[in-house]
Amino acid sequence: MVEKSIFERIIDRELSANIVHEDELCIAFHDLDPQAPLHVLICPKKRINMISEALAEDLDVLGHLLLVAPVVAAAEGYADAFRLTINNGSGAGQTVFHLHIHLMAGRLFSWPPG
Ligand code: DGP
Repeated sequence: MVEKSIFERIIDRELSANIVHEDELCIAFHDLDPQAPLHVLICPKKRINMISEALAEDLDVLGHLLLVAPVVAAAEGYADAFRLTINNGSGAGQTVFHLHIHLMAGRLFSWPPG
């Protein structure tokens, strides 16, 4: 059996997290190591290791994550300006291999990103 990801353990309430949104397709919770005043991770409940492994059948869940992001940003008081980031692969900074969107807000973000 494949070992659960950290985020599956949060979904299953085996690990605690500050959850700000949950529905049938996804969960969103505060990042343990926030890089902005608001830093929430939005994860599909379905285990997709990384965005490059997503399948055509994941279209709805992927779209759902993007629609949830502004809802969470607004609920947390950051409707106007926020950044969404997906790290794909360790070379891009991915450390948890369960797809997640970083939702960050509350400070200035430079461009290009580091
Ligand atoms: P990434 O590097 O893109 O894979 O982002 C993984 C993020 O997950 C990183 O910002 C830290 C966060 N993280 C790792 N472990 C935990 C945990 O147990 N709880 C929470 N809330 N966040 C975690």
